[in-house]
Amino acid sequence: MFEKIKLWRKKKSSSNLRERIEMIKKREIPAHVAVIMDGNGRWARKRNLPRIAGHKEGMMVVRKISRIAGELGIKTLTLYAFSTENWKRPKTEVDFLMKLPQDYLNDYLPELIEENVQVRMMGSKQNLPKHTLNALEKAIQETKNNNGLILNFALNYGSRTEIIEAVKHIIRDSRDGKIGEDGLNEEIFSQYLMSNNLPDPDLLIRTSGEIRLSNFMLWQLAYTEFWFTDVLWPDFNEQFFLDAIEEFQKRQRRFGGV
Ligand code: V07
Repeated sequence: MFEKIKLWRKKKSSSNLRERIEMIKKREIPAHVAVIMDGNGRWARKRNLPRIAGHKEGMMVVRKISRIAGELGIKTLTLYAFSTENWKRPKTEVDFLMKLPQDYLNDYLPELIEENVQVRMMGSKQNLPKHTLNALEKAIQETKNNNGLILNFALNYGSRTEIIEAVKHIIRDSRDGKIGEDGLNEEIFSQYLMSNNLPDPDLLIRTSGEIRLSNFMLWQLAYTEFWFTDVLWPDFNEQFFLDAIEEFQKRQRRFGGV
């Protein structure tokens, strides 16, 4: 009997989700959503588990959220998976994190291909272990012609470094006569960043109650709507994601237009 109730609940909540998605799709969908997936360590500590258990649970949420983003018709989902500052963590934790891309892709690359997702990476390839890079490059290669959701992983990414690298590149191009002082503007500068070819995010989500940017897409977030929640990333789900999208749509209705 109890099993029957559980099944009914599950069916009901998934039909609620369908209805919510249909309502949301009638209004403006953000083209690019960026997410700072914070709170995995805290989630684990609360349960007396090692931090890596939080990261593993967080990985399952990545699947949930990328699938619903695709369903909503969001064009790009950028996920902050590993920052350049994260190297300072204990070696065992870093080693574990560096295995997650291949774990994820082993399990879900066929599904990503099936769902027409294009995998991309934004960040420095330097310092990444060979096994991490190989898995990523295989996924990027095998999904490069897909034209559904762009699933963009920020990995070994830091925005100040990104900006410095862009400036260095511009100095080199200037020396080579490819660009001059008059040729530089916001649009051209954007093309030197790691997010080139992507529009700026329309919406930034950060979980776990921290209200800061932590060196994430400083240039690109200039006009972005921010949405923060106390929910820890491993507890995040489709319903919370829809809360964020609905709030975005309310703000658009209030302030969009003239
Ligand atoms: C990572 C799980 C999510 C919470 C935040 C930190 C831990 C998925 C990936 C991933 C990356 C590239 C790719 C496929 C999957 C990942 C890292 C950490 C480093 F092509 N989750 N996840 N990568 N976490």
